[in-house]
Amino acid sequence: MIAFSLFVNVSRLIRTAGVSIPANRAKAGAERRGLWRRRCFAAALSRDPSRMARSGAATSGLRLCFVPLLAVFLAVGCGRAPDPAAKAAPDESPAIRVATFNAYLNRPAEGRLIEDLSTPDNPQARAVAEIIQRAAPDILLLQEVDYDVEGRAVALFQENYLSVSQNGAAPADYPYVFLGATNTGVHSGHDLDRNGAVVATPGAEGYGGDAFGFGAFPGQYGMVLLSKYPIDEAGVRTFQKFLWKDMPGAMLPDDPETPAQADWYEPGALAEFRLSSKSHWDVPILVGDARVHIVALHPTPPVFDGEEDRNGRRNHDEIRLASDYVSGAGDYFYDDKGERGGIEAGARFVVLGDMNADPLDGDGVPGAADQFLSNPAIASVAPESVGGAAQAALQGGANLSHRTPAETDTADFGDDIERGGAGNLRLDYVLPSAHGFAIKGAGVFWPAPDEDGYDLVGPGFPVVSSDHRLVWVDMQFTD
Ligand SMILES: [Ca+2]
Ligand SMILES: [Ca+2]
Ligand SMILES: [Ca+2]
Ligand SMILES: [Ca+2]
Repeated sequence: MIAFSLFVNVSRLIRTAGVSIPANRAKAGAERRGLWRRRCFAAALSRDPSRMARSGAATSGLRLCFVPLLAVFLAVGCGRAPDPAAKAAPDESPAIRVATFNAYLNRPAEGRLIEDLSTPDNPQARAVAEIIQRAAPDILLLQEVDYDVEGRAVALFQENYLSVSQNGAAPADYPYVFLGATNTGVHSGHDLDRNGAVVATPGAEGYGGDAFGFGAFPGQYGMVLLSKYPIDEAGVRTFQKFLWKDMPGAMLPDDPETPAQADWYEPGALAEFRLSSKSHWDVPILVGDARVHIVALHPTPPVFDGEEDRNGRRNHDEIRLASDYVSGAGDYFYDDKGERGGIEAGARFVVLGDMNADPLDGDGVPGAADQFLSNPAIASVAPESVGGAAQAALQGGANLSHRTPAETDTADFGDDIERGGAGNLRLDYVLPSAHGFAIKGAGVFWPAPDEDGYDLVGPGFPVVSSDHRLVWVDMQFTD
């Protein structure tokens, strides 16, 4: 059944890309996919047994097929995790699958994640790893992975989980890793949540609210980028320390009790207030002769605040920083090395992350997500799943009044409105540059209850793998 859901995803994607496919043709395609699978399987065996062994029958099907739309159908119809790298014929440009996944590998205390990952037996980490193995991205941003300076947690996750076949899925090998410091749990020295106390002891009540980004200890909820392709380390830029006050027209929060404007944070705190709640990264990756800039971020949730909406406003401006950066809007950027300027002109990029912003639902500042979605520098892609739509209908509650199509949801939150449940939201995005890529496929890893892999996501609670879903986009390089 997963093959069918991928088929639906891609057919919708193609419609949104402006190419119409008659419904009856799409249906016929679905009915014939079994036949196609057999044909592709035979072709794979006869043409390229090594690739067949590596990635499954899906990988070679496209070599037979020169009509692009047919090629897409074959790719999704011939197996669970089509390998986009195999889609390109020898004289074609390379193709990559890029994914983002808030993997929920955060723990309540420092060192706990390393403990959990020290054996191959943690059920949640195994489920997370199986999702990654099934989706098989080439480049993957993980969020909510507790950061440690030596990268032990990430190394253990690779060694004990990703490198080990989970339930028969092929191991996932990422030789290139970018790991950077995060603002979460880093003490600010200021009473940022204005509860009357500056809490400086990690783990203590109120510590997270006074940190530069919410976290019970330094590094909680970190990010890591995994890649099958080399990283241009010298070209990496980070914006962990960019100050909110240095963004022109910043949406700084206001204390509604005072006549002065934008004065929620006292001047001493604002002078040191970092905009990024984790960090903003620009990590160039080398795919053959081409460079792809991965722009990674994980804006703060727009909740856990008051009338001043300090977190909603920060979320909006964290998104704005990345959106301005990739589109060359403004010249206010400076990175942690003190170098100024936005992304290099004409660069091919993919913005990745849990943006904590649904296009139409949830508690974000209206238009926050739209900064990306209506940015002409960014391609229009709306990955879908069958499971997202199924769970919204099954779970009801807040989902019943949502306006964003449920098949594009990527997070499964509480749905009880009376208990403050926001319902399921579209928060996680893979956003390729409008130039430099042809979009070949996309999806959200969210199997429906009757689909293979459903046990990896479950009905919402208890959380099996994560409260977010992996989102992927296949893109082929163009000039
Ligand atoms: Ca405080
Ligand atoms: Ca005020
Ligand atoms: Ca839910
Ligand atoms: Ca929704």
